[in-house]
Amino acid sequence: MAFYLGIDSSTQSMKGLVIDPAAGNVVSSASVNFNADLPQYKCPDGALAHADPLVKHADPLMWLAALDLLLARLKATGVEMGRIAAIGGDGQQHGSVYLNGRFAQALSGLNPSNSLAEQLSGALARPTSPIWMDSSTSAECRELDARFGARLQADTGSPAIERFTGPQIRKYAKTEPERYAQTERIHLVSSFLCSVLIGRDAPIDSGDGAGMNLLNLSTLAWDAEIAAFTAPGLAAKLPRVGSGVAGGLHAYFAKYGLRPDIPVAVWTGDNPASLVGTGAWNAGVAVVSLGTSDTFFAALDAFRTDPEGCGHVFGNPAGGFMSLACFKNGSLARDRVRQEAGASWEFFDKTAFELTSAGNGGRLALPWFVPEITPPVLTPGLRANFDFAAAAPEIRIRAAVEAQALALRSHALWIGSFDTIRVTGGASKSPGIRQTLADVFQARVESIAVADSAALGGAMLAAHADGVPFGKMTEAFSPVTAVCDPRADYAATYDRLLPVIRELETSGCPYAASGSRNC
Ligand code: XUL
Repeated sequence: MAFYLGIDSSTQSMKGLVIDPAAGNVVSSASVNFNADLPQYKCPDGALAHADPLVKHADPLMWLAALDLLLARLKATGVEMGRIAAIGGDGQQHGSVYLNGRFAQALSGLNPSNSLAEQLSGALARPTSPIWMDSSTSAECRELDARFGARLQADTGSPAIERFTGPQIRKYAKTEPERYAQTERIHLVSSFLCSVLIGRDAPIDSGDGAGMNLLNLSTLAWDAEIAAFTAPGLAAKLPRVGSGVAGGLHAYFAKYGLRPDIPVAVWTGDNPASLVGTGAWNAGVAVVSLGTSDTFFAALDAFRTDPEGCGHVFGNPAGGFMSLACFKNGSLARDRVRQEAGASWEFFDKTAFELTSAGNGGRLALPWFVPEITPPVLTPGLRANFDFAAAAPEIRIRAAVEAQALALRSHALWIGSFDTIRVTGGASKSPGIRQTLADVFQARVESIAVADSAALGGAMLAAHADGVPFGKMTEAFSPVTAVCDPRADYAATYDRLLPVIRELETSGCPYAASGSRNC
């Protein structure tokens, strides 16, 4: 029977997963780690070094090199590449790629004798791509706020947000007007890679497009007025909005054993793909994804925005909308707390929680080592309500994990309350983190079989575009494999700590006074 390939182009790696829906199996997988496998692109944690800590760009050629390497590795696993009947995928959200007038021809003329990076380097109008970790567009956000006020959030699902693509494009047009003028096409990471696969411009879907401050969610079309204000002539530089099949696979990829012309589904963002992969595409179950970013998301029963302005509404690839709250200090922050405590992962994930008790005596530490997104805080720095440096490793670890879980709960209140939370991403394997989430949310925490839920979502979107129903695939690929039940005894402890986390967040928050966003 037919196989389907899903590709997840995330911040620090690219992963591929091949599924066989008829048999209910994952038949193969491969991955490329940008740091270990592509060090020549100098993006160790997914971004290039920059003197300004608010600026975070990546080299888009690295994503092309990763795509070539990933497909070569997948082929080397021995999987029958010729049985792949469709390809889907996703990218880290908000990141943008700037292409010049040579892009269309370079894409259609891709030659299998040369690499993608070699053939497309001349088509870049801008050598680097701002990614979701960038927080350098506050001035542009304030300009958008001043021009559109509450309409921006009401129509696009989010107020102006630093990492969103619209403010990023506005900054680029203002600071590099000549390059901007030479830019004929602006893609998201997702639609850029999808374009490469089909050898021509691919659409942007409403899941990823909603992360741009440009997509009108009532019409599911680019908002002409917002686009015109964001940057001159922007509407003409954006690809169309679409879903379903983007086009047929370019013959370039036959060198990996893939059949030319198989359908390539329109790519989406990593979080919308993960909503599909975790089986949470129907309203009722929330997802906590613990990766480079920590995110909380759920399918929305009806369009509803965050009254505090920190959360977002994106398109749900399975139809309707999804909500999302995103935290920048995720796995890299946990790793830093661990390293500074001199602890092993075994200690971090388990022992620290055995040596301490839930609530940690009220000690909390927000590990904001880089500027935070939720709430938006541009000045990084660990925020603790106790002498963090002097505390024992296990106290520090619990303080950071509980603070992250409380912040997730506090900023997800607008989304709803959930009896069940599904966890995904690398840190979701940690028993200490899973129990903390169960206790803080007083919800049953479920783990599912496939860890790479975004790549799985991409594969499911490919199969869906080829006629396979989502429901059947969720049953086969997203069964619950472990459950962590909440301990009711700790409900009151965490209820008491909820306002404490807000106090810790607001101390020194730059937006607290402006009123534009309620930190
Ligand atoms: C979501 C967000 C991140 C990126 C990277 O809004 O910025 O989760 O998608 O994973």
